[in-house]
Amino acid sequence: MPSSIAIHAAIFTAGAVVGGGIAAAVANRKGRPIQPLSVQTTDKGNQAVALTAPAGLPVLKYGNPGPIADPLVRKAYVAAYDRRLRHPAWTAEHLSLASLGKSALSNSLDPSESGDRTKSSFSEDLSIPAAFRARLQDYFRSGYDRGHMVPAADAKSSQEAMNETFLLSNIAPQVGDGFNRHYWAYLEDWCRRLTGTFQDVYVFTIPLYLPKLGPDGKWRVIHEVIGNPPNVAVPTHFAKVVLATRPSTPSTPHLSEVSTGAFVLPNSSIPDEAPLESFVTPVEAVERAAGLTLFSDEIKEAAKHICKTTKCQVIVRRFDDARKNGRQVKAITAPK
Ligand SMILES: *[C@@H]1O[C@H](CO)[C@@H](O)[C@H](O)[C@H]1NC(C)=O
Ligand SMILES: CC(=O)N[C@H]1CO[C@H](CO)[C@@H](O)[C@@H]1O
Repeated sequence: MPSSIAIHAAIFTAGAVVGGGIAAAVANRKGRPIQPLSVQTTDKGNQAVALTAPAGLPVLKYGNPGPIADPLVRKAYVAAYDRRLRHPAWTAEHLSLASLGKSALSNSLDPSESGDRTKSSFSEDLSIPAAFRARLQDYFRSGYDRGHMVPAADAKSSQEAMNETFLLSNIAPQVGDGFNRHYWAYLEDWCRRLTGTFQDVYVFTIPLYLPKLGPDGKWRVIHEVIGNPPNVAVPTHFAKVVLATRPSTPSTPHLSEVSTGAFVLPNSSIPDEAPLESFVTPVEAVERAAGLTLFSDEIKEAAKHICKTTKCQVIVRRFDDARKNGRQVKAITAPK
């Protein structure tokens, strides 16, 4: 191996775009309008930046171990894949009325209305090296759903866009009943409905591993790993972090009002009655737990909490039950 070998370092163009690349003029007062957000587009393709190890690092003469966060730049989303856990480290989407189309506002979670999803099927992501890839057989009979991080219903713009949400690099193991098929789906629906109130909605989805306090007073992270041999880690929690913008006033359409909010849900069955506000968590807490920087300090200072600028309330829809019992849709209001 030549000593001057190019090392592929854990850097890529796309990842920095949505989180770090949000450029905004600074406002220092809470809730004050700030300049429009500009997010660089990521249509440059799916290319990792290969860095040459700086000269004079003889320790890395024979190789740089990484880590590598595989850049996943897709039609409807951008994500980073975690090779150790074998699910996304995070996914990011930009939702708007235009990106979703009208069907998004029909408030329907009925899979039959997401017509094209029947033409998609789960598949392994061949762009991930085999040793680090999540496999279909890992999920088979694991007892967990293959939970979309970027929901299929957010990617209706084309069949290709939807297909990309079915790659296992966009999937993490989720409890099915009461979570993936219910409360988590209500939360995804709430994110889509934000486009009725806000011009632009940015959604980050982040699997988390949170420590739990044991009877001996020590904190431990305990999680399952599915597959045989064990391969894909099962997160203890999932976070949705949203940033939504709209013109601050009709007369100042160039100034954006920015709202943010983070919701952390346990990977377990959640009762329909649970108020969405009960899952509100500071964005900083999600960042610390995930080791990620989602928003700049400027955004954090300028943003209002989204539960103050719109209703933090999910719409409960139980299709399976509804079909059986003809049950009506009911809305759960957060207690004040
Ligand atoms: C989408 O996926 C299905 C099944 O996995 C495949 O048959 C179809 O060709 C794909 N369509 C596109 C546009 O990639
Ligand atoms: C399947 C699984 O590990 N579920 C866990 C999800 O996270 C909550 C909170 O830590 C646990 O209580 C569940 O057991």
